[in-house]
Order: sequence, then C-alpha cells, then structure tokens
Amino acid sequence: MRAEPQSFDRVLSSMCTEPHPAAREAAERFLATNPGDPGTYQSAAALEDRAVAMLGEIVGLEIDTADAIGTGDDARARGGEPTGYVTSGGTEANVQAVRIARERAASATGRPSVVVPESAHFSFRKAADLLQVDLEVVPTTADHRVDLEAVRAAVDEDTAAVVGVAGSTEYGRVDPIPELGEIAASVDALLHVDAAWGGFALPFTDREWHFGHAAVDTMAIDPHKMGQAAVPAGGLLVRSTDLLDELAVDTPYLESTSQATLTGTRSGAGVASAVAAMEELWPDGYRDQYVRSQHNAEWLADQLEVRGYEVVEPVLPLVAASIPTPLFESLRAEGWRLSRTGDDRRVRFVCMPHVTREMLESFLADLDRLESR
Ligand code: 0PR
Repeated sequence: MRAEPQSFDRVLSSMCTEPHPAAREAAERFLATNPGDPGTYQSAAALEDRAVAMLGEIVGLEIDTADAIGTGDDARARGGEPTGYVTSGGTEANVQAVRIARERAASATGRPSVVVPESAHFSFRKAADLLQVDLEVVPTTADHRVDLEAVRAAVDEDTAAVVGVAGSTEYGRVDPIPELGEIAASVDALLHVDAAWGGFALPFTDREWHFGHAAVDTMAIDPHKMGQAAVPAGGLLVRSTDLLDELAVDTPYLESTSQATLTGTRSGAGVASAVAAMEELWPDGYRDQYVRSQHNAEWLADQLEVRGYEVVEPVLPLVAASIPTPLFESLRAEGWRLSRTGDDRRVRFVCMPHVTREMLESFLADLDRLESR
C-alpha cells in the first residue's frame, strides 16, 4: 500500500491537527501497547495515570496519580477522589458521562432524561439511542449559548444529567456553566461539561468552565483536538471515583478485577502521545498557541466582514461565516477543506494549530479570485 495521508495545508474544517513532534514520537513507541490491560502493559497504564493527573490540572481537579484508573481497585477502596481515563475521543467520553448519569438515576421511577442544548455535539444522540434515555434538546439564544430559562423549564425529577458545552462544535461558544450547575443541583442531576474541543484553549480565557469554577460532575476534554496529541486520545474526568464505579464491570480473567472503560483494548499510542504533548506544552506552549490561533480567528473574521460576509464573532478560535453555496463549492474544488454548520449552512473555520496566517491569506486570495469570476 502506498497512500499519502491528508496534508494539513488546506484544512480549515477539522478539529484535529498535526500532532506535536514529541507526541508523534511517543505514539510510535507505544503502538503495540494496551492500557486496557494494566496488569500486562504496566508502563502504558502508568502513563495513563500521568495523563489523567495532567488533564486534572488543566480542568481544575487535583488528581493523585495513584487514583487514576490503572490502579482503580485501590482508588475505589478509598473512594471519593477525582479520577478519569483516556477515551477514544469526545464521543466515548460523552456516551460514558450519560451512562454514569443514567446508572446513578437507576432507582428513579420514570425513564431518565438528559437535557442538552441544541448546540451539543451529535454524540449525545448516539448516547441517548444506546442507553435508552430521553434527550431533551433545549434551544440556544441569539448568542448561540443555551437558553437558561428553557433549561429550567426542561428539568424535572427524571432528569439524570444537564449538559453544558464549553467550546461548541459549530460556533465555539461556552454555555453558562455555573448557572447550569445550580439548575442541575436543584433536581439532583449531574452536570456534564463537554470541553472536548475547547478544553485546551479555555484555561487561557476568563470563562468559567471547569470543576474549580462550578459544581461540575463529569467532563470531556480531548488531547487529540487542541491538545496536539495523536488520534485516538480523548479524556473523561469525574469529580469522584464513585461516579466511575457506576461504569465498572467485572473482568474475571484479567489481573485487574474490573474495567470502567467502554472499549476493551485501547490505544497506548494515544495515551503516550497525550502525555508527551501535555508535558511539552502545558501551560506555556498551549497558551502561546491559543493566543496565535485566537488572533488568526479574529483577523479572519475581520477580513470576511470587510468583504461583506455576515460573521459570527469568534469567542474561541472558530469563525462561522455566511458564504454562498456556489462559492463554498468552488473553494472546495480548489482543495480547501471546509465544512458547514447544520442549521444555517454557515462555513465554519476552525483555527487549529496548523492554520497559519499565511494559509488564511492564501485562502482569502482564492476567495477573492473565485468571487470576482
Ligand atoms: N464534543 C464536541 C464539542 C466536539 O466538537 C466533538 C467533535 C465531539 C464531542 C466528539 O469528539 P470525537 O469526534 O473525538 O469523538 N467534533 C468534531 C466536528 O464534528 C469532530 C471532527 C473532528 C470532525 C475532526 C472532523 C474532523 O476532521 O467537527
């Protein structure tokens, strides 16, 4: 087989990026390891503890490495400590968070429901489908954040979880997390925050989004997106081990006695590359990258506005702009990888680390040329 992987030269649509060189190297070294079997792959499992501890630092949780999942039995015996694990991505973290909430609500009488903003990622639909919970989709307001009044009206005794998005897929918006926490607590539901994409940018903003800012119970944060790790490396973090216990199944013939992850065999490459990227970049490298990407997004938004396109201002490094379909198609034909929002077909530019000012200048030159044809 000889096929070239996708070059990132013209990719403006993706939430993935070129892995950091240290992350690439670490992924290669751990290709054949499985942190899902910590008894056998001890160093991959130890790296996962390290990944979880570092993710904890980023999301405002102090995690003792001995409490992470590799040594889960000990941690569970002690109970209550914050913990988590490296998932295959945001989808798995979101599915598992819904599963935790459903299990926790299992003794309630009605069918459990999860309240999500319409801006939530489609992985919550998969979760609802698989787990047989009702998805209550509430609208967003004009600024593309969840309508709190609608959330208040949607919750009741069957609500197992309320979801807030910290960096939405289509507009990069951050829901009012502290307020969502209060609403969730008022009906004894869990608060899950989806920071799968935003989690590595938000620490450098003044947004209130993490465990230290609000009564957050579970969170998705993906090293394989803004974290510059190799795919697959997502993260699920929980406020206390008893929440992860809701997921544990017995594993009779493994050395470890239970498993809380959704997949069995997992990628040691993802885990090792997440640790390498975070050790290399947290916090200064991520801060520099956020500042660079945010400036690029603001610059692109201005440039598009000057040209008469309607633009949704970037709160995080993501710009959405109304570009007519024929022009969108012509740009794609030139090799630009672009995608559109579901509701109003705006073109979505994700200013990931591989997106440079030069690349955006070259994109705008093509846009101008094609527009004047
Ligand atoms: N939560 C949020 C807020 C997301 O944006 C995404 C992915 C997920 C969860 C799910 O994450 P996984 O895809 O890791 O399971 N959103 C991206 C999107 O729809 C997914 C993506 C990534 C699409 C890379 C294309 C691509 O090249 O844009």
